[in-house]
Amino acid sequence: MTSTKTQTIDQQIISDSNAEKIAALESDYQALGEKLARNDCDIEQLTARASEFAVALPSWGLGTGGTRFARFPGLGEPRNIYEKVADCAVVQQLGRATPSVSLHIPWDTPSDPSELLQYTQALGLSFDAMNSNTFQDQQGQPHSYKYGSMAHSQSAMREQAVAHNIEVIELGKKLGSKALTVWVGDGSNFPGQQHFSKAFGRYLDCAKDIYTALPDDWSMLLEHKIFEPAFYSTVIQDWGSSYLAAKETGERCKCLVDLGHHAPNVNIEMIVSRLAQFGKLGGFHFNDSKYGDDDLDSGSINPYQLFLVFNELVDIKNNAPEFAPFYMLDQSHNVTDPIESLIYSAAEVQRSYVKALLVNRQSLSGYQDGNDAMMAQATLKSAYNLDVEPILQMARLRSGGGVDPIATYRQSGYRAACAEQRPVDAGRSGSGIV
Ligand SMILES: [Mn+2]
Repeated sequence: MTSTKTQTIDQQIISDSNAEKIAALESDYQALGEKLARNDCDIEQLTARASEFAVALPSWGLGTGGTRFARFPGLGEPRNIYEKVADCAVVQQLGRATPSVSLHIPWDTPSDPSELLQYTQALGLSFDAMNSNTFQDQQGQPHSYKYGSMAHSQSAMREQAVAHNIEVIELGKKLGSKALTVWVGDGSNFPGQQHFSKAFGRYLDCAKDIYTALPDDWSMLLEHKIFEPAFYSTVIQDWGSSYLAAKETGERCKCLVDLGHHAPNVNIEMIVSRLAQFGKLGGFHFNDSKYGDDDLDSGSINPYQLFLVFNELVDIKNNAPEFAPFYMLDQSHNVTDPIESLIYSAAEVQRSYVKALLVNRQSLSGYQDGNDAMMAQATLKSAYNLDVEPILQMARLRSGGGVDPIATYRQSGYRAACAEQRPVDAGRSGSGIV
């Protein structure tokens, strides 16, 4: 290990910061509890559910992202996977909703997987889904992905892409992961450039080859994306293509929904329902967008949409207790401290979940059956409009996190300490977001 071991935040700093806020929190919590009790809702049960909620952190989200125009790095950014995991531990220490890390290979390939696992577990974290990368060329790689990977017209590139995905599975087994997420940049920039069905067929063949290496207790998650880097067509363009591919590939192959990978105004919550109804909803990448695949912070633009997605997820789980999709934040932090964005975004996702738990489903079902559109939408809105902040704060307080985690993070001086311990490497470049 070449990194300077970064310490997490002194727990005493968190306790001192919380102490100033406990009286106000207890008062708010009691008032909310009384309000909820009038609707036969137990605040303690909601707080327990909030505490159990978890969303994985993307290893590449700890550094400043960037656009294709520029990247403006911040101070003390992590320089390797150990420092990324250390920052993840701080996000979890304060926010208490992010106990796992999702690795991107080869950006974060460890030289010694068992050492990385030990280090990560010592910080109280585990590894979530593994992400492969066949959308850019790596140093020393014999074949280029310029014209695609799993759907490439030439077999050498396809074989290389399959071999890489199998390597990622093998690494994930050593790290305790249980899923492989596959996103490819394959597609075309011009009409006529690519034969649609031949390309999709080649992708399916590769997906099946990868699936043969999937352990019995793993899931394979296919992520679709409407455009970029290919701008005319992408091979796994939409949820329909994703569903067909997952169905063809195998039972443990499922679809992953990235909230930014749809056409504007698409009804994502209905896609969620459709995929789940047929047993093919496997995971989520949370982010938000205004125009396209903006990778903005979760809940920052359209929190109602995020709530409506969770309204479906809660409904699905109520009817199928075994439903356990993989959740991950997938955002690009261009103008904020990534640690702050990840803490805040995880809380926004958690908030949507808690609000979705508040939906009176019996009433909603009655209004749906009776075609009472006004009261059906009002039932959703009454849950959405309730301020559940005291529940989130209490869940964090009870598990040792920060009542106001961003304020506590700023008081801790963690970023300034990182800036001293992590001098900027000359020539270090940014990593992208998928
Ligand atoms: Mn994604």
